[in-house]
Amino acid sequence: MQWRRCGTEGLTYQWKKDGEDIPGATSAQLAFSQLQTSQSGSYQVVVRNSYGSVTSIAVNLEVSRADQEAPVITLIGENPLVIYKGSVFSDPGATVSDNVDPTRTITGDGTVDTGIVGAYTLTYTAQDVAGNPALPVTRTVNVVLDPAADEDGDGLTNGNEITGGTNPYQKDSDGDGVNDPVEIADGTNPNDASNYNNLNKGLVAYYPFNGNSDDESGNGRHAVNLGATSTTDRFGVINRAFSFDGQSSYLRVADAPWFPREASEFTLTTWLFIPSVPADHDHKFILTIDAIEQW
Ligand SMILES: [Ca+2]
Ligand SMILES: [Ca+2]
Ligand SMILES: [Ca+2]
Ligand SMILES: [Ca+2]
Repeated sequence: MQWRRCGTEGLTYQWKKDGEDIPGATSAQLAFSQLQTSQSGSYQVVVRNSYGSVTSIAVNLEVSRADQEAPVITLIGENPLVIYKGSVFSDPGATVSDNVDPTRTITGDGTVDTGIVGAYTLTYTAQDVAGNPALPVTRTVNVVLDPAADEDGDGLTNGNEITGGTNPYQKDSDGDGVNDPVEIADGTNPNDASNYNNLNKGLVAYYPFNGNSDDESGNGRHAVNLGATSTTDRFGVINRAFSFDGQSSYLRVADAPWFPREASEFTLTTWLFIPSVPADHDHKFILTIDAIEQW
């Protein structure tokens, strides 16, 4: 904009926008370098000399963007997205398409902690080159327990606990002193603290020899088989017992500070079949601790 003067020297100028002085705009010309939409408005200049002042007519300036269309964000993949606890999360991202700019891919803002079960939110934002913001889009990421994993280590998978109605975060859902898998095996109610098999209260380990030497008490104290062979039990069921050679074969549970030893009282029950009476020099015990305590 320019004031076309046709008078004498000694003039001063003050440009105004919407009636307000524009700081520093005090020359005969008002120049704009990079026009912004915020510079739209009504412009005037006040010209003064020693005799007085005159205000120009108002000139309206309207600055508009060539591109006024906002880009659009489209999520890639599912929303909500379900992933398992302990897995690695990779944001599937979103595409941004625009009437002017090329389509591009973006990732969301926010964090997903796959170590903690919960619902997480990712927010996707974008703008085009002209500065038009897209409507933000969010994705919910639900971190859930892996049905095949065993969160509480009681020997029941998370999937089985959820479908069976026991607590996947607690070995002993009802707190009656008998772990969930033992209650299920006993046929007692794992969600009723008044219902349990008293003999199994305080059970520290249970090896039913179901084709393996696993502890099925829910405590995860599995034994390592060192030379015993799986065999048929007293009911004729195959792979439901172990046969020991009486010399070197045994099952071993390493590092068992949980075992009630020395002054403690405990009960050890087992079914034994002894095919021949051991000679005096053969081992005649069922359980030993560090080969010192023997029963
Ligand atoms: Ca479990
Ligand atoms: Ca449980
Ligand atoms: Ca219980
Ligand atoms: Ca119970």
